Amino acid sequence: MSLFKNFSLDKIKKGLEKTKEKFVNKISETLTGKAKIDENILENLEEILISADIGVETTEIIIEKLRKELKNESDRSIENILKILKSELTETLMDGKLKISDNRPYVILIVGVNGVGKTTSIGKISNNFKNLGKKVLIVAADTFRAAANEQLEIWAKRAGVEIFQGNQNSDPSSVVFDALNKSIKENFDVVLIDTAGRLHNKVNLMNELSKIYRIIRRVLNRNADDILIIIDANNGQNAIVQVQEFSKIVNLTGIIVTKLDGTAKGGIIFNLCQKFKIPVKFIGVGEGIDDLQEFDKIEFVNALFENNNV
Ligand SMILES: Nc1nc2c(ncn2[C@@H]2O[C@H](COP(=O)(O)OP(=O)(O)OP(=O)(O)O)[C@@H](O)[C@H]2O)c(=O)[nH]1
Ligand SMILES: [Mg+2]
Repeated sequence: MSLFKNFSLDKIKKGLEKTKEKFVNKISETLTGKAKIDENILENLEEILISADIGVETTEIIIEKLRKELKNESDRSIENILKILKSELTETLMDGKLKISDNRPYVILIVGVNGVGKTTSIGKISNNFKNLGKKVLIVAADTFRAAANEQLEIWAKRAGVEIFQGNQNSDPSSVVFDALNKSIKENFDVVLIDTAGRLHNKVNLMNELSKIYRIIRRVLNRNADDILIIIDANNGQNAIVQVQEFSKIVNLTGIIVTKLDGTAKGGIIFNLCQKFKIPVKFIGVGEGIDDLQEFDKIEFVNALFENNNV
């Protein structure tokens, strides 16, 4: 069940077209016309999965499981191998919804490297909450660039939600402190905190994030309810290092993978889930306000494999 009203399988399918081309269509080509599965075909599949950014380790796990399943199966037809492969791929994934009924205000901290889609995703999520009738506060904790504030302001207007801005160059954690106190006093349902893009190897910026994290704990007496890292699908295998490094500073509860519409590297989602066991909560499939979609692993794999029954 999706939490938000904008869920659209068509948007997801469209957003995944490039990944599908690179990955599922190639699998179909490999399997078409083959009567039975053999070791050669398994090797071809392995190559396709690796080149589709699923990662060497994750691919090996999937192929090994497939090999084992096929040993026990009397049905070694192509239809069956596709069925097993789909189910192995689905099992690799982890999905998860926001649980906004648990706490009030429900506080979501958004982190990630530069330009991955943090601000845009906040705009889209806040619009969804607004459509559910929630009272939403967006917090501009990116205090480095005036342009960052302006961009967030535009999104707040578009979504019709309130924005809290500190002074430019003020300490981001003090902005977060004031915003959280306001949200408690004024009974906001949801607080979304936008942070500046930071490279994971810049120590000062990572320390600053750590301070924001501690301030949230201090005000709420708990961690932020969701700490989501935004990953640009175009980054491919670099995404792994990003999740690794941010995990050292904050307790990530989920991943948002953006810009799937522009890349064939969507396979990275399988690798991320397999490696970190952190759920993907949303995927970005375009720049429009409704283009952030809740992630559902079954729908995702179905969308990838649609019309590919060989
Ligand atoms: N095609 C596409 N573009 C996206 C998606 N998500 C974000 N973008 C675009 O990516 C660009 C960067 O997005 P921002 O939201 O500004 O990224 P950010 O992480 O806040 O960037 P910094 O604050 O500079 O670190 C914008 O042009 C967005 O429109 C997506 O899912 N698909
Ligand atoms: Mg931003």
